[in-house]
Amino acid sequence: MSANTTTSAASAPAVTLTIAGSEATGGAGAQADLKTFQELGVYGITALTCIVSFDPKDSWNHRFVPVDPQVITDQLEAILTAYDLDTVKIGMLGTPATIDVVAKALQDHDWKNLVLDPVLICKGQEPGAALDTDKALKAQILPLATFVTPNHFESMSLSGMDSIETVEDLKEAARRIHEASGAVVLAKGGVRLEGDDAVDVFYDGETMEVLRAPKVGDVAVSGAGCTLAAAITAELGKGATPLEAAKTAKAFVTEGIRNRVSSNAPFDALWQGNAGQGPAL
Ligand code: PXL
Repeated sequence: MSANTTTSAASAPAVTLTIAGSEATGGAGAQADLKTFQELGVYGITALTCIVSFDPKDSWNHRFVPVDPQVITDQLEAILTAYDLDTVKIGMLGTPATIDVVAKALQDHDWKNLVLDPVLICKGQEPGAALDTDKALKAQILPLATFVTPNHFESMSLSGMDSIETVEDLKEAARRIHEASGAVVLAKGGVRLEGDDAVDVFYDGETMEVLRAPKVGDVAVSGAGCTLAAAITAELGKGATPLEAAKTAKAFVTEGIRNRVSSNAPFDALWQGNAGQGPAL
């Protein structure tokens, strides 16, 4: 290879990994993570945990197939041997067996940034199985996280609160989740809290900050949660502080929702492309 085609160390991108599932239509999961990484200028790597195919014949519920745990271990062995990584995002894991092997691989490694998007429920998953998975995620992965991004439902589950209706409730949830995990928390109100703004609460144990952006419509868009956590991961990988990363990620998601893509599915998908081409945030 000539010097001209080799990326020099000085211009080498930050490298970030996502451990996530495939969502076949491309709106969520590993696909959303990789598009986000690319758009934000980091070199993206994926270890696939499962394959989700929505079922158009069954209300677009999720058909879920886990990747064999040994194959997940193999992917992580290849990745962690090839690259000296310090920044990882965790998306959908899906089964206790997957959580076991991922937790083992994560524990054996020193992470500066371990961003957990605590995907607790897969639409259409059998509730008993989902409960076991939730428990395992809380017991084995949450304690390893340095940053966690629960949505409205996940904030209730992780905080033990029965309802979250106001910004004050969301702040209380963020406080509780931080105390339980030690992680920086970005608790997402999204379209679920009333009002004109999409409100997220940032809490790192000292700074409590409410991040706001005008709601873009009233309906959740596929891929928003994955993209937010992936953007936080990319920014942390490039050296941003957690609060800077959260603010950049929120602006990126807001713009991606403005640029959303419609399909024959009954929901739109966020699009990471065209960043910076829309109206000023
Ligand atoms: O948005 C959560 C999510 C994460 N990962 C995968 C998914 C979904 C939702 O559909 O399919 C693989």
